[in-house]
Amino acid sequence: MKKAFITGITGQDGAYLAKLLIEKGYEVHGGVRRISQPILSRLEWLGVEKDVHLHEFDLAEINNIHRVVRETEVDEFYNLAAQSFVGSSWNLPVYAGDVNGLGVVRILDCLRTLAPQTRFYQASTSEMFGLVQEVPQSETTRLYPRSPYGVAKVYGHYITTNYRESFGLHASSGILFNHESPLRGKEFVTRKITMSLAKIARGADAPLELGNMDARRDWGFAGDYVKGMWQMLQQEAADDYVLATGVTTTIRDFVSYAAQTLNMDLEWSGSGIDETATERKTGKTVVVINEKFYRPAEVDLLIGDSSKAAKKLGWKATVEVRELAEMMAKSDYDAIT
Ligand code: NAP
Ligand code: G4F
Repeated sequence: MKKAFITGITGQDGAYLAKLLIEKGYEVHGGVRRISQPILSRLEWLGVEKDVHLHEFDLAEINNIHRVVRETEVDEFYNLAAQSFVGSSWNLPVYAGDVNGLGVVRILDCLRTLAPQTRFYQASTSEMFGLVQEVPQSETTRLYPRSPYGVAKVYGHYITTNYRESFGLHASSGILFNHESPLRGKEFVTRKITMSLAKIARGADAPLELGNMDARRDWGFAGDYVKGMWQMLQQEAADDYVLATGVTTTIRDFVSYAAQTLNMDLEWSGSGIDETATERKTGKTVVVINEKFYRPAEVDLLIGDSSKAAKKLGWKATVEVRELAEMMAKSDYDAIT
């Protein structure tokens, strides 16, 4: 039986990956932060909370990384933990650097000294492309991060390559474009949209407040992306891969797709901070803009080229963006009784 350790097992990707590995017959270990009440809701939603071995863990602390590497002796180590919300990283720039950047080298160095045969996956991100230097973005596109989160992830990305080249570790980075699901954190824009619209469809009056409606993202389904992570660690040689759908969509269009699922027909008017969306049947204002959701520096356009992953891993996104919006909006609507 193979063994794996997942940092960030309580997060969206951690939960989907845990389920996938359990289905494949792995013994799954995961790191959880000591907080007053551990949140296992995603693992519970997927029905796997009793099948995982949980360890107290924080990426900011080298000693517990050392301990879990020594005690668990896993075949595969997936580093999915991060301060993952870009918007907060301007308020927590040092913490983002510590956890998302230095946290990676803490793990790599423990693996180098204690478990050099363990295969390593690093959760790199399309946010590293930031002010994009090429369209679409691939493994060879020059990086230009636009947030403390993105800058820290660039360090994590390059230190993974460096440990692979310096010490021969089987260390791979997945440069993953945005991926979502009904388990997506509530502060990320897709889930914020589907939760708010579901409440409005159930009778709530408060409109959905958003920031930049013109940003474009390449959105896929998290379930597909964790499969790609696992496939990367099954290759003979470690490498870096982009995972993306190759389709880009504005925030505005994602709102419209989710609204359609909930039988809401939106009419858009105005622009910039005066933009609004009104529901045609009821005349209700459904979307307004609030400047507080604008970012100090924006990533305007993400669209990925995952042809390398398609060719070498046989990986492909199976859920297109309208289907994703529908899946999330339905799930949020059904959760409200
Ligand atoms: P998520 O749902 O926000 O999960 C983040 C996880 O990291 C949670 O389990 C969280 O624990 C844990 N964590 C945060 N700070 C930690 C610390 N100091 N020590 C240990 N654990 C810590 O994020 P996700 O969407 O699953 O993303 C997984 C990874 O992929 C992240 O590294 C993210 O940056 C990266 N990524 C995500 C996407 C995407 O679109 N989802 C795209 C590219 C890359 P708590 O439950 O205790 O908060
Ligand atoms: O959903 P978001 O917060 O995701 P963002 O910033 O793209 O980051 C996510 O994807 C990255 C991969 O590219 C990951 F590395 C990262 O961990 C995370 O999973 O925002 C998406 C876009 C932004 O352009 C933002 O300005 O939506 C825009 N937006 C407009 N109004 C909003 C809002 N974002 C949020 N969160 N909330 C709003 O009200």
